[in-house]
Amino acid sequence: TAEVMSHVTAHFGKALEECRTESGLSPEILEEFQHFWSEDFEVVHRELGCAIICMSNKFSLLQDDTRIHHVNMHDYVKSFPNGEVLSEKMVSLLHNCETQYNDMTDDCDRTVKVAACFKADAKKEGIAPEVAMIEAVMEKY
Ligand code: BOM
Repeated sequence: TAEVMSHVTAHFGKALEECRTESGLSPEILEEFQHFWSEDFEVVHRELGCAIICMSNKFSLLQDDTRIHHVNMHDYVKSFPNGEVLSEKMVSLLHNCETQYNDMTDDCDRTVKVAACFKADAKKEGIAPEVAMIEAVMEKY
């Protein structure tokens, strides 16, 4: 659900600042991670892909090939309130998006494409959170 996704995003987003320097993601492109879900934010910058890889690695969510680690991603999402209602859906949406861009060899470019696909599909499925929902739970993490 969008409520659960707001918790996952609030927690995951805390890793952004640790990853800014190595990813080259400037605050002009993305000031706060929760804006990822804003209607006005376009998921297009290579630096965002690099940042998502760096952030995911902080929580061991990726395999060596930079594709999602299915078990760890399930466990991560399940660790949030009501997470078990979102974990399978989230892994299947991410995996489906990964398959669409499997031929891209640049990890950062591919990851930003996967992230854009995931944002679009999450909206279609009604599990994309509003930025205000994320801001409401930020203080918990
Ligand atoms: O193959 C690349 C896999 C990584 C893609 C992760 C996309 C995440 C998009 C950003 C939204 C984040 C919301 C919650 C955290 C999920 C890990």
